[in-house]
Amino acid sequence: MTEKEKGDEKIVPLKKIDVRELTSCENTAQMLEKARRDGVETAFDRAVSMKACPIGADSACCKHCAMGPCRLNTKDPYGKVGVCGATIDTIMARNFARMVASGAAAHTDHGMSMLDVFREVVNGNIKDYTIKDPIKLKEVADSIGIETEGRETDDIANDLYRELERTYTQVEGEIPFATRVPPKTLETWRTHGVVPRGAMREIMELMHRTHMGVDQHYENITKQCSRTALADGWGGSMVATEISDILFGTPTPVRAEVDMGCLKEDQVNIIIHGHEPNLFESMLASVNDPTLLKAAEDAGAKGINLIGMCCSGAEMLSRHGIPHAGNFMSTEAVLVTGAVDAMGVDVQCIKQGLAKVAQCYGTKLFTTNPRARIEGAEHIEFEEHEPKKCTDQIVEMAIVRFKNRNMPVEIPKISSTGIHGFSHEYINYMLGGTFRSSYTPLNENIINGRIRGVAGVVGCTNPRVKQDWVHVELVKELIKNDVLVVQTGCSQIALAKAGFYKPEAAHLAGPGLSEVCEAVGMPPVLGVGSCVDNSRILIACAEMVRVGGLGESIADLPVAGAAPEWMSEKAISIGHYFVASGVYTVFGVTFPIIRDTKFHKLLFEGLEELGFGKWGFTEDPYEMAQLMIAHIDKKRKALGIDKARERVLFDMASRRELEAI
Ligand code: XCC
Repeated sequence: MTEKEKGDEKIVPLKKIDVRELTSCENTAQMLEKARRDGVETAFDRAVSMKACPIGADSACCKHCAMGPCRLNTKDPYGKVGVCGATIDTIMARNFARMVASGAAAHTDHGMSMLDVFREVVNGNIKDYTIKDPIKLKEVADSIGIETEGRETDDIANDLYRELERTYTQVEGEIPFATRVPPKTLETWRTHGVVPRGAMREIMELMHRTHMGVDQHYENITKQCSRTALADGWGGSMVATEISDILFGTPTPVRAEVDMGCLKEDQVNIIIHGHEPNLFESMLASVNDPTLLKAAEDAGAKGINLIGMCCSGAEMLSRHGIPHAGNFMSTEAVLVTGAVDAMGVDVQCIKQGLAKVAQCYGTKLFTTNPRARIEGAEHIEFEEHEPKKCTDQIVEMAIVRFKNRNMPVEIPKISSTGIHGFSHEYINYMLGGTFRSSYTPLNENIINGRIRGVAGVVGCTNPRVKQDWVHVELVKELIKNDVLVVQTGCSQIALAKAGFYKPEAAHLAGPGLSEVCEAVGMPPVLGVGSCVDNSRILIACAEMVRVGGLGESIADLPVAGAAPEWMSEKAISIGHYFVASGVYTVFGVTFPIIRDTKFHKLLFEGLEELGFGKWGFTEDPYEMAQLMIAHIDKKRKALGIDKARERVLFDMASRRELEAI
């Protein structure tokens, strides 16, 4: 590869880079090649030609006031301070905290939207949605102490709305879902003063404290950072998940197709990409509307093909088995097929570059949310009181585009069918059966060593690393070592494309895990939905503690988390709420602080000593797996169940010997 230096920046002739170095997704690679032939630029190209800013990457720059921006030396972090005297630890902690504040704001604002819809449904002001899962409504109400016995669904729903609103607006006290936190974990939070009051207050306070001249102790900033992140995980995100389940149904296993092969040349293809399920749910109703189906038929189409991408895609995949075309780094590539007649987007992870790619291929790109417009995209506002008005219009425009398709269409052939939709409730049922649904069998299998531990592998894809590759290699290593993997978001889609969501993938797991998978009939990798659904993993952790035998707090559990290809601030907020909840969490790609500083030491070691989890970092998937497995083994040892594992292996060996006789 030849590189031409221009000042600081390296300009790399893109066409020389093999697309297979950029992605391990075959379909995305095919589309990137087509984009090059067509002269269309994507984020992959821009990432190659735009080197990441090394000072920003290490968080050694402070632009919180106009005395700066101040740039510290990443090679000699304690060599100088900012104009105001801020040290490198203060600067890094403030930058990190603002990433958490932004990520937490995204999830909690999403949760608030869901709660708004819920209130309007309960008040009878929205007729297009109803309460689909009244059992879940009761369970959630019960879990936060609302009386449900003998009461009408609407009464419970009214109380639930009022209680959950406190997640956001409460100024003093503890957020409602604090009741779900294992007592010892909650005690740790109380000791350190990090139990969230209300998300709005925590985010506001974090923004205040990171203003110039306020909180200038990295330890104190980290405390508020934890409190804010917890307001996301056990607050806004959890509300988003629970309310979406109540309104649209709790996922149960469903067979679904993933990857660009789900596009259909002879149908009107509509993609919904973003995060809030209400837009997608309404689109589902629109594409089944007989009038619109007839219009599509009249335009010469064999039907309307509704497809998801990114997190709203992952949510609809889990809940309804709607096909999914790919994760974050495939959203431009999918437009290169020329087969997408309309893409409707709402909030989060929508690349601005989509507008240009859509324009090149004549795809209609629609923004729908008042909070998120894109220059060059048409805006059709989604109004939850009349949701179909927006989605019907998108379908109509997609039909027009289908009729006037004037470019060759190239749809990659590959797709993979797997099983998705493992909500916490279903895992409970699956393991224990109808009559004794519980996590007891999971805990037992961990104690007896068939399952070594549980890992959450989640998060984005990022053009700074080969798309999907780190996710897939990491998960392969984990399951081979008998670690059960639960997933959300774009990571789930990476593994689904690679075929890990088929029950037959059990043979890729180690002997203990594959035995459990075969007995239960589940894949070794369980997809639980979108990024806000990481809250399902928190609930699963709390349940594992409650059932017993694996310690008293989440920090005692043989579990670990990873976001190997992360890119968004939301990922940092998620990572930090897992850490604050007690989970060792390893990130890949890059970590936005300087090693061997006091703040680094606090995040990577100090928090664990205080009873929380801790952060980890490596770009290498195999090292990442080793770090996570070593942590799981450390926890097994502390629980005194490390011997049990050896015994199980011995037992299996002797059983095989017996079988051989
Ligand atoms: Fe976005 Fe949620 Fe990341 Fe994917 S995983 S790139 S945050 S869509 Ni959520």
